[in-house]
Amino acid sequence: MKARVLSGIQPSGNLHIGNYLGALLNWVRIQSDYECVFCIVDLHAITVYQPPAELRAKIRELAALFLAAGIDPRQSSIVVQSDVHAHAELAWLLTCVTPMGWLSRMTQFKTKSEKQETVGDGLYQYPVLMAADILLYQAQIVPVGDDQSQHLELTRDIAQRFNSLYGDTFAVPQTHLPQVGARIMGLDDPTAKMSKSAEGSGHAVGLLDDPARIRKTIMRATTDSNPGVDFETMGPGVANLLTIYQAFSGASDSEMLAEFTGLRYGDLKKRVAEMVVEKLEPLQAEYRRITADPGYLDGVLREGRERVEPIADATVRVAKERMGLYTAKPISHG
Ligand code: ATP
Ligand code: LTN
Repeated sequence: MKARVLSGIQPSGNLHIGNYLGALLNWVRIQSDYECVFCIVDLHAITVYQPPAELRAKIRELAALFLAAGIDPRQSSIVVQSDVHAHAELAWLLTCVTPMGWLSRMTQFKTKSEKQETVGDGLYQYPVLMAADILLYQAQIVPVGDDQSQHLELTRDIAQRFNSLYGDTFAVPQTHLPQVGARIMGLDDPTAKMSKSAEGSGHAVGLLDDPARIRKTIMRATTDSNPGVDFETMGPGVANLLTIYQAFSGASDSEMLAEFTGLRYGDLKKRVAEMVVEKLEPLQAEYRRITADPGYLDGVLREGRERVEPIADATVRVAKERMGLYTAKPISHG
């Protein structure tokens, strides 16, 4: 039997090349080696207010982007988190075994809560819901970007705590980071992670940006005061551009050195921009094709749910049983 993989992306904001290189591309690469569940985590998105009509549209947009990026729905299940009720149910069970101190240490909570006027409890509970997403499917491998490593450690801690309190119930998952592109930085500020929720047109390249806009954003990217590429002394802006090129092209370190050493920044940016335009073009064409048939998308999401629901329900039943909660048909008393 193939090992199971689970990952998710929030249907909030516009997907950018950081999401693609950090997560989606890796999903596509590994999907034939594992049994994969890819989740549109709308319950996570509402941890900060989302206008309902926009959220509804973003969920469909994200599903279409998964497909356009190359997720094969015959092989992998694409599911909307709120459509599978067991996510929310398991999250509550796990909340009850998670010490508040663990959640207080989460850096994403600290950064995101600083930006809010009122901080909802959901933002605090966010990582427990994420643990539920993963543990629900007994996923062994979770392909994400580097910013999620801390949440994955917490997921392992929660799984182990549950297992030690109630008996072996959950698989303890491993984090799977891409070799190149695990942390793409903002093009306007290479000291901050490229993020969907950041403001400003120079920050990110969106997966659906047109070629003129992609070129403009990359040509304006922050670099440093060196005249050209020097791998020894380069600053974070130049390193980020090289990482973007390497992740899209698949070039080796030695190829990168040979191609880019000494190149002036204007030329470097042109090379990066052309590579990004070339790689996103087929994805965008596929996106347009998929969104032309809304019925197809509905079918993919329904099939995804139907495939995963029995797995999710079975896990919740076992967890409830282990905790001593009421289940109409007890499974075991081991
Ligand atoms: P937000 O900033 O609104 O939280 P986000 O851009 O971080 O959004 P998520 O939906 O939280 O996007 O993340 C989806 C996936 O993309 C995760 O696996 C995450 O690790 C990855 N990811 C997000 N940003 C980057 C980045 N800058 N570089 C590499 N991977 C990233
Ligand atoms: N928190 C993640 C999104 C996410 C996720 C998951 C990722 C929610 N549930 C389960 C991997 C596995 C983020 O990208 N911000």
